[in-house]
Amino acid sequence: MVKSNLQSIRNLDGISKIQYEGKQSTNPLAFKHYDPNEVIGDKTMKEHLRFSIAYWHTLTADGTDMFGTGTMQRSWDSYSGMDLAKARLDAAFQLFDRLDVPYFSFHDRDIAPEGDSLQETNQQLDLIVGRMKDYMKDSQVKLLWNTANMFKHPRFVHGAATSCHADVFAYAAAQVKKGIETAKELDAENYVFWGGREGYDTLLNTDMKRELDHLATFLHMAVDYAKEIGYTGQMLIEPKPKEPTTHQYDTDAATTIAFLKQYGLDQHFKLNIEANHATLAGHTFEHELRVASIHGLLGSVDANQGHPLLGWDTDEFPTDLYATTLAMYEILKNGGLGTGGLNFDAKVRRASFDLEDLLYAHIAGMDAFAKGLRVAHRLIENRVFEDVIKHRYRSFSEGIGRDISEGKANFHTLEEYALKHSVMRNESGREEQLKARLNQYLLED
Ligand SMILES: [Mn+2]
Repeated sequence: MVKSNLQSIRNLDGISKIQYEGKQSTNPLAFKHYDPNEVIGDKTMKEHLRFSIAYWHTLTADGTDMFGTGTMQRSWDSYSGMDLAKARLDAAFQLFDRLDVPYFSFHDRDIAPEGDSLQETNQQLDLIVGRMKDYMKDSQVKLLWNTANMFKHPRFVHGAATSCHADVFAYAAAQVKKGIETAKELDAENYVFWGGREGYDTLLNTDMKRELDHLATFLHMAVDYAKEIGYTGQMLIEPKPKEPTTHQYDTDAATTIAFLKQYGLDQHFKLNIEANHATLAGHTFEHELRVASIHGLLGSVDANQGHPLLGWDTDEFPTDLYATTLAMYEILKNGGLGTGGLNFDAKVRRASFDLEDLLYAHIAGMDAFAKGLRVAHRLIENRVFEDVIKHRYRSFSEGIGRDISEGKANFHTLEEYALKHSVMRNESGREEQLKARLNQYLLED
């Protein structure tokens, strides 16, 4: 059904399942590239991409920003409290159905409001989780991951597991304990730790070593509890360099991996890599994916993009085909995402306030990743970059290079060699030619 821009959709009842119509389609409510049943290599697109809808941006957020109040026009606007939570839940599963998305994700406080006590908060959560379980059973939509919101309430002003206040640490532990129980109850394929306020603003009041020790202790307790209750989903940790704190402890993939290894946690955790967090850290999305992948720790992806001109976490829907192609290249080379998926940790712009904007945004993101998957698969199939890279390092496959690779060389043998071969010829890296080839593949597909 095509709606004109003047006739906004008030609810999802009149919208049918979004269909694949191919790249010639002009229907804004159709996929142009995402054909869930198309086989790419050894899997369908749906199996490769494992799309997930993020509850917080899509169902819970109202468009509030630093300067203004909410703008979003939603069919569930007229409700409040637990009625609002129930109305959102109903709308959520309608949306999952219309977009034919196999997964979703949430923070505990997205799905049910905080009560006056932890006990009441947990009761409210239980009520929604119970209903959610029924919706999941009826729809076959699965939970990619859940996590704990330990950044919104004022108690977390100094952090959660890295707070200077032991009572806050204890509260956070209780909240994550409940979160892991929820993950088990809903068969979540992963449980995510994203350290909302785990970081610091100034070293003048911060014992950094102590806070890192506390964070590790916290994560070990989480691993122990999951084992105790038999929750076997993958634990994930999500890097981010800054915002809201000046220095977030899980700055980037490399920092997070060093932390996990330092504290003996790398056997229990993998990384959830977010595109916008990568660029905030001064890296490309594909760099962060590669770092996680070469350590065997690429777990899942928060699919979004930052704005190149804005220095904060804008969480835009991913539409940059270079980024989605190079991301899918890394994901395919990693052998897929295992229990992870492509989770749209992305929000429509504040001015895109109509309900149908949620559909357009997800369609745009799903098409961008589908296109990226197709192009990346062909690049790998044709060994476009693999052969270039293999050729580039060929000097390590023979002679002195092989000795270095095989650990047979030392500074004595290398000095002896260098004294005889002090004139050498380097070859061009051909960066521009390779980018042109990438363009060719993007345009041809
Ligand atoms: Mn973000």
